Amino acid sequence: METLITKFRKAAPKAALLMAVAAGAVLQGCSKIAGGDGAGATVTALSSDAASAVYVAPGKHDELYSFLSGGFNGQVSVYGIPSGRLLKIIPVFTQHGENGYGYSEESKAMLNTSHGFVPWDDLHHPKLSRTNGQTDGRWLFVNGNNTPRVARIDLTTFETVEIMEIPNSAGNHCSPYPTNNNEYVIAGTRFSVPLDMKGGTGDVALDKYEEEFRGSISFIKVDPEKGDMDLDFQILVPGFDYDLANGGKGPSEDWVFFTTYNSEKSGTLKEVGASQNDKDYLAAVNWKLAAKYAKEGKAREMPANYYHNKMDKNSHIAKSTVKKKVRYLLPEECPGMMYLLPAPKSPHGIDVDPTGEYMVVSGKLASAIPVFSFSKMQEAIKNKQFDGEKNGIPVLKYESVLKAEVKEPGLGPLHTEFDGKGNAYTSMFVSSEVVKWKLSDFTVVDRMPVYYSVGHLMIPGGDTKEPYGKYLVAMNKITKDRYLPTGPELAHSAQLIDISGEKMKMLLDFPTVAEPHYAQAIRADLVAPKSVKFFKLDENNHPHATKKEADASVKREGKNVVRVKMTAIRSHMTPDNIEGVQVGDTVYFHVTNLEQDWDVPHGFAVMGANNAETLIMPGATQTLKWVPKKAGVYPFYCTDFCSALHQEMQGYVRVSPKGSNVPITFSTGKKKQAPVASAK
Ligand code: K7E
Ligand code: CUA
Repeated sequence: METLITKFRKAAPKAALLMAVAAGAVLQGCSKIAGGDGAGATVTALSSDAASAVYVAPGKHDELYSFLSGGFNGQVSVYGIPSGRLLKIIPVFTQHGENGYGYSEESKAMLNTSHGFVPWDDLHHPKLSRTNGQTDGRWLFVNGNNTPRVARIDLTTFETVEIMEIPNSAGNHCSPYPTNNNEYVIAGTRFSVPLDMKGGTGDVALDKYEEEFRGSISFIKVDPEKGDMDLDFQILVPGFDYDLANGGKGPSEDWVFFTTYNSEKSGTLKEVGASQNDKDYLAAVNWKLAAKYAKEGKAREMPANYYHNKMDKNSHIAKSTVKKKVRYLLPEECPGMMYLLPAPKSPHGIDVDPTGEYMVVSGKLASAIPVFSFSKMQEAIKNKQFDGEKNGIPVLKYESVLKAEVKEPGLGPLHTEFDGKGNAYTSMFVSSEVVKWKLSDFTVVDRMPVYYSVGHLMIPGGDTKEPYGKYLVAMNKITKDRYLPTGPELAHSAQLIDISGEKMKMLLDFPTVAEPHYAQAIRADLVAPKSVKFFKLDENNHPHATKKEADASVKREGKNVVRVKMTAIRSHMTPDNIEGVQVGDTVYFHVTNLEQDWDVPHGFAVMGANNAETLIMPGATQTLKWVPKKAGVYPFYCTDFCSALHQEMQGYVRVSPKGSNVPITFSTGKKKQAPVASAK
């Protein structure tokens, strides 16, 4: 098959190619505004029926929660659909000054890795937990690309509660994919690397790529009740690049599928080196069989070194555990576990339709979209319709597994979602459009221009057995002229499209927080009723919690540590006058929020702290660490406007020179308490 890139190659030298692709993306979008077939969409967006379709009246709630990845921002942002209103930012792999995540003593350990404290990552794929192949609104799993990690967000609190580092991985991109009952969350590496055998990536010459570099697919077990993750085993796979994955459903629910590129195993100049073969592969892995092999003793063990960080529910303290081993399977030793399906070169997205029969592979450089058939794949395996093998993994014949090709869909297909009504929607990066096609006869039935260069699409439940086929969100890479200019960098852009009818209708543009790659959405009534309003004070088992004002204290421990156990309630902190701290002391402010009411956090900040504030939820305790460097009087205050007397919610710490004889005292109100004897 002649692919897009070979067409371009014939016409243009390589340098010109990239420019042509980039310019084409923008020009295409613009020409449509100027009067191409997209003009109608622009008008629709301004029309009153589009406005009323997204209008959520003041005080009313949205129909759906959507969770957009923050890309290189390392967080997840929560938007209401259809309004496009931003509801929350959930920090995952980043420090977040707004609430002290990653700064407070309690949360810092969430960002521990085998490389030390890593307060940033590149987050691409949010995936909701599932029950019987349907999103259940319990947890959201997300990947960290750069320092390979998988995180879990609890949707009762909208907080990151667990982060698992992935060994033998680099560029954890085809990740995380929950199976239909969260038996496993599956994560594949994008970059192949030398194995982590010695507890640190091996020191291997780069020209040894072919022999020494391998990929890995990790199988993380999920506790069905608590959601806790545990890396059960890995499959070590050939040294390709693994791009995206998706799980089967229905007849294919035991399987997970991965797109691969660089089957050439090129270690350099991949834009050329990884584009030599006309076909790369779709890797099909039977995860149930893999789990069985692992259980029945086929797994070997190798040394590893990776962190598992968990937030305790009652103390709100994160703890890190270092894991030193990982089990692994080799496909060549596990017959029936893995097959390779040839796919047009360098494919990106792989998406499985709601019936579980079709695997749609979006080859960004291909001129058609191949649709593979799961039942044909089963037949081909049975009849051994192989085209040789690669690293001991049977390669199936292309024709034996291909159902159809969607012809002339557009340029640069990336990702596909489904509406549950027999239609598929594929994003076209280069021609900047969403293309709707029918699963019955694989013909294109509608096109909608999007602005510009669309990446993922998201239909609520569009990757599950039963999509909620009313809306589609297109997440675009380039914004250009869509919003008021804000200097060289513009907000990324999402667009909401009505897909309830035959023709797509553009409803809304909304800016996003950093770069959304993928997103998930779920009906609000599956999440909202379970939302926690406050934490119960009597369940708070933080070792430095202060449950009533009378228990507030300031104590010196040893030479240089001062522990302040403080309470906060509208509208004062106890104590609010502290003396006896010395320059160079390490002061821990353990602040307990005594409120037992919804939406009354108190914030705590002290002048000069090399830190963020900490924002304490009702019933919880959070700790701000502070090392004063100069003698003086330092105000502290509540940062969150919590009552009419919020501005009065403040206090002072006196810091004396090192070695001074000012005793530790603390008070609230007039009466000065007697000095407290130093604890040891
Ligand atoms: Cu942006 Cu899913 Cu990382 Cu495609 S990926 S766009
Ligand atoms: Cu507490 Cu403002």
